[in-house]
Amino acid sequence: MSSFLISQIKCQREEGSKGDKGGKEGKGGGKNGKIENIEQEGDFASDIATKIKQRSKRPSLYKVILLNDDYTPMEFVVYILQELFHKSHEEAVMIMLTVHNHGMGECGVFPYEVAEAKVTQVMDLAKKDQHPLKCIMEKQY
Ligand code: TYC
Repeated sequence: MSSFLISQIKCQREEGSKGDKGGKEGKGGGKNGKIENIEQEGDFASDIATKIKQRSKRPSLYKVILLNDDYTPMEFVVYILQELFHKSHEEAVMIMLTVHNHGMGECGVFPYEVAEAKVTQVMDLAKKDQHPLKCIMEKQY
């Protein structure tokens, strides 16, 4: 964790404890302050945990999916999978056949902007060669 984050949390903590010092001592009930210290350490740890959770949210991922149609040549789909999704020839044939037999198939999983760019690239290449191939993206849960 960055020292900036730690110092920010410390500042917030000090500010927060200014007003309720008496309250903490009263609540803990310990004469020597040990209980309060443990409680405060706990607060501090959970503050950090909360901040980390808030700041380290992973970006959502999106599946890029090819849809079947009756006209796009199989070889073209295999070519797309190799060129745009970096699949081996064997993998590309397997994915293409999955789409052909089941109506759809996954080409890869990417962050939003990358998935969006892949869909556009597939559709642009298909359009250029006048194939009706369709490609969509779907949020991965
Ligand atoms: N069904 C097509 C054919 O028989 C092949 C095909 C496979 C088309 C996958 C699209 O995404 C697709 N020529």
